[in-house]
Amino acid sequence: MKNSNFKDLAARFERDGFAIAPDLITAEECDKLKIEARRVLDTNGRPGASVHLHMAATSPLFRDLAADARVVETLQAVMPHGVMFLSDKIVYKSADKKFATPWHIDCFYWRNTRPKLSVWIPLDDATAENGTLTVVPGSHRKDWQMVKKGLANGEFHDEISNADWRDGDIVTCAIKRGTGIIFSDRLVHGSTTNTAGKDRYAIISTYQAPAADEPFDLDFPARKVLVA
Ligand SMILES: O=C(O)CCC(=O)C(=O)O
Repeated sequence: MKNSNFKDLAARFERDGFAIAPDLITAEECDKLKIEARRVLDTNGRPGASVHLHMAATSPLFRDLAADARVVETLQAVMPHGVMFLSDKIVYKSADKKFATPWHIDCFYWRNTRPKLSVWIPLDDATAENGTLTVVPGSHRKDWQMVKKGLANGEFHDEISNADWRDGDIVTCAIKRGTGIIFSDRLVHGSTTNTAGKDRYAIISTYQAPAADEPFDLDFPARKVLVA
């Protein structure tokens, strides 16, 4: 990417809380990663699971992706204090895993730790019909509250209690496989229902500025400082 493109990406990230970085990895690499993701899910995943953590801790291919120069160079545009990889996860949707990921902000996954951002890379072309990422631009500037909400099946999930955005504020990110969406851990995001019944594998990798380990970090064995 050219210098001016990095500046533009940083400006969009600052303004919107996310930025799309086209063609981070190739279609061929997506094919290989998808086969590897399936292998890891089949070998190590909970039966029927659609989310699997710690890909980089078990798979050399995903470990290389987390530290890939194209990804890290792009991240440097928005991470002036260095780049540390923390963790990653595969989120998989298909004909029988249609679920829409509910609106949320990631910093509630890691309360009271330093700020983080994530890169969402679909390994299949991602569209509104197969469950692509949805975002609310600018929502990273607001103070959101999460509450536990009871579901019909007796389980609980976290929900944003002061949601005030409208349908027109939502951006549905239709992107080609291999393109990355870099987003703040304060950005409201979710994903659409997979009505197409087509595969939608995505890898989400999370990064933060390098610093001494916080207790939270210790749960992530593949964490690594990539740019000091
Ligand atoms: O890929 C998706 O459906 C979004 C997943 C997500 O936002 C998350 O797991 O935090």
